[in-house]
Amino acid sequence: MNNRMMNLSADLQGASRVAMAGHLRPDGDAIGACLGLGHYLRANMPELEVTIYMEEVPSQYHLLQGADEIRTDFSADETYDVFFALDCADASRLGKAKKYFDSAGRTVCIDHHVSNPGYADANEILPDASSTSEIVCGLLDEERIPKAAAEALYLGIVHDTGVFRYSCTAPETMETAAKLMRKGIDSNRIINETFYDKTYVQNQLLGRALSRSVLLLNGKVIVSYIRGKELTLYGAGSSDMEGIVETLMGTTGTEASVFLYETGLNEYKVSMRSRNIVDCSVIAKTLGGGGHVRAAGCSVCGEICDAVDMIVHHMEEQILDAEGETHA
Ligand SMILES: [Mn+2]
Repeated sequence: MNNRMMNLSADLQGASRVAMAGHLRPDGDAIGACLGLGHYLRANMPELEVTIYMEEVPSQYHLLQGADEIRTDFSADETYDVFFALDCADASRLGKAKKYFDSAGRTVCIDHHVSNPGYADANEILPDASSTSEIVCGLLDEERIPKAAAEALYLGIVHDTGVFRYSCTAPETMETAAKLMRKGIDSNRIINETFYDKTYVQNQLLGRALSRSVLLLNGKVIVSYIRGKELTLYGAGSSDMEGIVETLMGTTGTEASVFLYETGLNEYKVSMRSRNIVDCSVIAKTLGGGGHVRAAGCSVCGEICDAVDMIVHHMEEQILDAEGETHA
């Protein structure tokens, strides 16, 4: 895949206590990458003590073996020989697990976010990779990948590619998925139960977001939102809104979608997606967030209409620039 590939066994030389974490509000890729690497290390290096830290794992991912052993309590002051930061564009995205990163003897970062500066002692940052799970898989000895690791890594790839649909899906992604399928995993179940199945509450929120969505910029941008009081009404959390921004962009003729949900008084979490033109990561970065070219996010404060105005204005500039270039 690349010729400067990191050597995991060199990074783990002499280590006995290893920990790892994915980003805040973990998604399928963060969870899949951690569990995949965790199962691999436990199976092949039994002398290692491996701990995985993460914020609460959404229920759809509980079918993965070991999901119930992920530590969500960060109160103990442990120190580790090696700490892996997976799918985290910067160290602050580790959340409360950052203290274990800071105190570790050696740090390793494996990630595919274009904004990642390479903040660990050893870094494997491949912005063209579909997912961190795909990169992790490339670092492992294929013969020695246990089925539980294959399931986790496959799930991570499935989620970050929208089931092999987004433009980040490369031939290498499909080859990696094929290798993992040959480990005898139930790929259908992983796709259906963790990606497509929605709870009643999730479908209610999706329905609300779709019905109140508005088209802007002559239908090139679609925007919608969910209020904090609706989340309270349904007892819903951030993971219940996964997929809404992608579904919005499934609207014919759109170039980009914006979805906001209220996280506090006049505080919103923003997700953006684009098809071909808009660079979401640039917009997210100006607003203190980050992500990928086709998928990025940030948090904003103030009135929802001001936030939407500002983001859509950035998108309009990019779309006009691109149109200017094609007409020139
Ligand atoms: Mn990812």
